[in-house]
Amino acid sequence: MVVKVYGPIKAACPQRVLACLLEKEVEFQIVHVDLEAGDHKKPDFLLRQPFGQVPAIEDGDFKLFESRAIIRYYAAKYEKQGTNLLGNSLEERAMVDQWLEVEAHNFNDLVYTLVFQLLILPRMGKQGDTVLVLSCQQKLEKVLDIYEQRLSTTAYLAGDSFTLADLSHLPALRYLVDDVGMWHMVSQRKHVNAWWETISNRAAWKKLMKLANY
Ligand SMILES: N[C@@H](CCC(=O)N[C@@H](CS)C(=O)NCC(=O)O)C(=O)O
Repeated sequence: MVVKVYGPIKAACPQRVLACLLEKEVEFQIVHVDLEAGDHKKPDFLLRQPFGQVPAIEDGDFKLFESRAIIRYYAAKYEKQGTNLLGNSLEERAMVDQWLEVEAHNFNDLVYTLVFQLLILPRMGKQGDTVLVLSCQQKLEKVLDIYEQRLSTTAYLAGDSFTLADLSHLPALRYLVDDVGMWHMVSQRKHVNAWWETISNRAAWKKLMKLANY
C-alpha cells in the first residue's frame, strides 16, 4: 500500500514524515498542499487535519495527522524493515521518547519562530520582530548547550544509534543551518556539529533533499 503524504515537500513537518518513510523503506506518494493558496484551511483538507496544518497521511483506510505521531506509527509498524528507529529495550525506547519530547517542546518552537520572523514574514513583505528574534536566539543557545553536553557522552541523542529522536530534528536544523543564517549556532559546538554532519549525511535525508530540490 502506497502511503499518501499530504503537504508541500519543502515544509519542515512533512519532511519529518518523509525522512522517516525513506529510512523505513516505505513507498509513498506526496500530495502537494499549496500553503500559499491556503489549501490547508479549506474544508476538504480540514477533514484530514482539523487544525489546518500539514502533514496528514492516508494509508489505505487509515488516516493520521501530527508529524511525530505519524513517525512513531511507521517506526513501530515497520519495526523490522529499514532502519530501526525505536531502540531495542524498553529503556532505549524511553530515551527516544524523552528526546522526541525535548525536540517538540524545547527546540522546535524556537527554531520555528526564528524561521517565521527571519524568512517567512520578509517573504510576505513584512518585517520580523528583532526583539523576539534575539530572545529566541538566546533561549536556543541554552538549549543547544544542553545538546552539546548530551552529545559529548553519546553519538546520538538517545544513545549509540540513530533513532526517531535524531531524525525529528533534521528539518528544523536544516532551516537553522541553511536558511536563517544561524549556521554558527551549530558549527561553534563541537559535538552538535559532528552530530549534525552525521545525521544530515544519511542516505535517506540526502535523498529527501534531492527530491525537495535543495
Ligand atoms: N504539530 C504539528 C505542526 C504542524 C505544522 O506546524 N505545520 C506547518 C508546516 S511545518 C503548517 O502547516 N503551517 C501552516 C499553518 O500553520 O497555517 C505537526 O507536527 O504535524
